[in-house]
Amino acid sequence: MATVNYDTLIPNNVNLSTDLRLQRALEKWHPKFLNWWLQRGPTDFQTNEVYLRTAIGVDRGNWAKFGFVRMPDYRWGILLAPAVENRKIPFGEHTGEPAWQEVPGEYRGLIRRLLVVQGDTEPASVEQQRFLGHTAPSLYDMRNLFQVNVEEARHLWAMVYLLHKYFGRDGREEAEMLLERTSGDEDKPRILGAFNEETPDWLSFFLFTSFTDRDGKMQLECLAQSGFDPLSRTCRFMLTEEGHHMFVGKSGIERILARTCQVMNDAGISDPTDEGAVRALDVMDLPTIQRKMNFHFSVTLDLFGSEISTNAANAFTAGIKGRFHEVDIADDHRLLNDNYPLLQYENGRFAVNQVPAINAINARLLDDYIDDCENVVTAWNKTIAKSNIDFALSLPHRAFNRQIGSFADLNVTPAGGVLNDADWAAVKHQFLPSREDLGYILSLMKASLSAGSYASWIAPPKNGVGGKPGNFEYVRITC
Ligand code: BYC
Ligand code: FE
Ligand code: FE
Repeated sequence: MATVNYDTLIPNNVNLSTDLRLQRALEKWHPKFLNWWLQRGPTDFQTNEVYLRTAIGVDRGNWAKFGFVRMPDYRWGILLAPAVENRKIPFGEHTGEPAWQEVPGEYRGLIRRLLVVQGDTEPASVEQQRFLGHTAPSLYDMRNLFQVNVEEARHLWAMVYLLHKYFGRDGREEAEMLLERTSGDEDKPRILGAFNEETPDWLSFFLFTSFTDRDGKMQLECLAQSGFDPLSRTCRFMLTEEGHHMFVGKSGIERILARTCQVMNDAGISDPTDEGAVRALDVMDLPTIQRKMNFHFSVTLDLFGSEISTNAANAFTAGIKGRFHEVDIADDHRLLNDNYPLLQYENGRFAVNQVPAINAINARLLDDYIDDCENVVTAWNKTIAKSNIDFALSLPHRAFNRQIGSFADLNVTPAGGVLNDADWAAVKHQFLPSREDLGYILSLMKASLSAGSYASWIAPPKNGVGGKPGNFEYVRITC
């Protein structure tokens, strides 16, 4: 059923009204969710009308409509991509068997754990971004921030639906806990590292949506392959929304770069490393952007878990979490005898070793992710090159600044040099943002809230959103 029922409290295309127990459980969770949104979602602006997109169907093409909505009135719904008839489990030891419509008993714990980890990241990101509305560089950007926020909250609904429907009382308890853990909280933090970091400024936001939402895409792509069909369908629809989040990040950085380069050219500054001269012009200098990028990229690499992982091997063998674009990979999808080339550090140097592919599922996804990120950085560098400024951004080495995985104990420079502790202490500030860098970025964060105006440090977008021009009043600030 492709149409979404909006007549009910919880819009859905899962025939919620025919499952009264589930409907009641979700309706009980609903006010707790709203309370969470109001307490820990965007600060203020909750009574302003925002030009938001809302999903109205799950078919490709016309799946969304745009219109003014107050955020607490947003229709958070439960939306599954259409079922694929006779879908088979595409990988693991059950390859070729019919996809499961119910949770197989032996994989209950495994699936629940994945749903909880996925579900935990969604509200975490909203919490991380909650103050940004106050420093929005334009109404266009403010609207994009709130769009990302309401959709991440919908992704929370997506996981809560699966927990409630398939995991009974355990699932309901987990759904409550998803509203209890809080990003950055000392006692009850969010589960994964990157989701406890702060997102205090818009450079952080655009890098987060470029890199960390892109991890979201990779993980959802793997879960979309799942033999547990409701999970697959849920994730397939979430991916439809995810594209916009990454667009916001990638285009946001592009606009920052364009503005910095334009201002440098206008002022006749040709040395991009002259941070003082560039900062005097109220734009973000390129080396600071590189250091911030080093941080966000490396913290996000940790989200892939250990390169060698029995958790990931078990999830693959069980048919629960596949590889990126699993169905397009030309192998037997079981990985019983296959090897995979893995970068390791041994005997004082990096070397690529063949390891059993089944153990290297996380490493492979990391490779796919890094390839995707390379394309993004290439696009950003085109913006710099167009301005004839002699500077190129680059992704740091995958072993740089890691807390998780086989490189966690090493001191590695962005170029891949391995240093002892003393040498590292002397140079590491060159690679990661300093307190001054962060202070400078924060000093630029002044709201620019009249329609069509943009903060000093960012260029206007090429196009508006939802068929409107860039100077449209995307958030009605006065009503
Ligand atoms: N921080 O075998 P290992 C998104 C734990 S983003 C803290 O190495 P595994 C979004 C791990 O939990 C996508 N702990 O790794 C983006 C395990 O603990 P237990 C989110 C970590 O399990 C922006 C232990 O270390 N979705 O959607 O293969 C905005 C050993 O684990 C970390 C998913 O991640 C860490 N960084 O892989 C909004 C998909 N890394 O179980 C949203 C679901 C590992 O021994 N999650 N650990 O207590 C998974 O597939 C896996 O849990 C992970 C970890 C890929 C995260
Ligand atoms: Fe999400
Ligand atoms: Fe996202």
